[in-house]
Amino acid sequence: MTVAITARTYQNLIDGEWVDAADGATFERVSPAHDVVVGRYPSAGVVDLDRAVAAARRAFDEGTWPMMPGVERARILNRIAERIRAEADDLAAVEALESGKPVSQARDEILSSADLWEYASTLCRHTYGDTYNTLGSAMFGMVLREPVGVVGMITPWNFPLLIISQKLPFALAVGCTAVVKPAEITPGTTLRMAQMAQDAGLPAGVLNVVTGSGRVIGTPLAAHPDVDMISFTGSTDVGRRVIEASKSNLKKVELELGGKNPQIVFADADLEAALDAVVYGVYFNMGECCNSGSRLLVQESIADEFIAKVVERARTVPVGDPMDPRTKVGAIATDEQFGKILELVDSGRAEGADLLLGGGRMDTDAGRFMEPTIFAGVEPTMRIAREEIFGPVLSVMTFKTAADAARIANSTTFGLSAGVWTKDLDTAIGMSRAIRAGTIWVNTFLEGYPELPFGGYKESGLGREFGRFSIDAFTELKSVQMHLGPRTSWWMPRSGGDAR
Ligand code: TXE
Repeated sequence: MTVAITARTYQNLIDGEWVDAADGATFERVSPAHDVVVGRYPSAGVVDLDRAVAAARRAFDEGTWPMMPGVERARILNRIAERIRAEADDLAAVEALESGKPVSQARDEILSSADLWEYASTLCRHTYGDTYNTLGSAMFGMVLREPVGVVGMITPWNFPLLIISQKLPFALAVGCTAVVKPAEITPGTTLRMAQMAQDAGLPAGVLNVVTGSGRVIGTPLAAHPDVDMISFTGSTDVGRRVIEASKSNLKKVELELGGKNPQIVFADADLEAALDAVVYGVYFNMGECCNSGSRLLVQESIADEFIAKVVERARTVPVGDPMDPRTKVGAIATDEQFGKILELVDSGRAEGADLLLGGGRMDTDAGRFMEPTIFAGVEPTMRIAREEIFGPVLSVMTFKTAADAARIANSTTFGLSAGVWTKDLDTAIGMSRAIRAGTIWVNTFLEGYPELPFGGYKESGLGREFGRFSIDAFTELKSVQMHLGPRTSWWMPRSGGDAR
């Protein structure tokens, strides 16, 4: 693979200024596909974090943003969306080089990110409270919906710009200010987006971005007494730590965590469509996807034939250089992540599952690439059926009845999403009701719309993102009770002698 790649150097955005870390420390990112340095970023410490939080606090408590007319906030959000769209090619290149994902896929994600900013801009003008005219002639009740305040956002590396765009524009739309900590291996597009936000007229301090380690600045951000809410996407383990840290001031917490999502294929389904979606669902983004369709549950009567076709199709998936527009599966993000995948593959072998395809590292001159992998004969109790592998590994199980399928689907601690493939309406609706997960796709997989809530049941998360549900997430409600006319005294008897 010969790609001319140059390293880009970035700074952090704190209070409207582009700055290095206070102690000058930096860190680098090496492209996981090419083994070449692609970015240098400030390694922020607690001093930098405190400055960022103080700036966001000031911008919220004293700044113009929370009370700016929605129409003006909307214009700024739309300008950011326009810039993201205009620079989609370059942003996609940054994202592909840092994360290892195919550049063509990265470009689609950048455009989807712009769409999220555009959608969120409409909420600037559609965030409102309520009134109660039913409380008696002496009382008028108002419910004010107010921004929650300073929001800390911690994001992962698998969809860098897309995931921050699931949070930030919605928080900004309702008048919050933010401190963002992107994943240490993929901060580039978040910093570029912050530059676009500044250019679009976002006031200083409303958005602050600090780059560095989760342990060094992520935990202190979650614990910070001046932060009102934390919105986190990442692993379930770190999600638990975020909750623990957030207890310091009982801040509001919203979490998007892992998944072990089943695709359930019934014998009556459009099997060609299901086949395509099963292969796409598990290998998309190298399987490094919270919504990855990492479990296939296939009805026994069609199992042998369908599984054989999945294996045949998976063999043809183009794995390779993320910068090649034909590539569908790029590099695994880190050696650590690769180690986790291989360890789980070994556990699958050891627990007696049948390895039908792949299972190992590909032999390449540079980078870290994993063979598309399929295990059949998987039991729901095996680790590869229960744990999030976050790699291109499919665990195949079979079922007899819809009730069996629902039981197996619900047999993990996760509950993020599921795919149901059937032409029967009763089966489709019955399964949609029976599966405990935040998203059910019927005869499709991995679609997303900003209008529809996104989030997890069980250990897949807490709260929902998107749409009007984001407004709920990033706002507080305040009851204002307005008394009209003379008020009844607490202790003075009324003229009628009523001393209630
Ligand atoms: O995630 P982490 P990692 C899962 C997936 C993957 C595993 C590990 O199974 O194999 O997590 O990936 C920040 N306090 N998902 O280690 O650590 C970190 O800097 C506060 C699923 O990369 O959860 C980064 O910004 N913050 C997931 C963010 O948390 C901390 C996406 C996510 O990193 C922290 C990613 C701490 N103590 C991984 N430690 C999904 N739901 O899509 C780290 N961070």
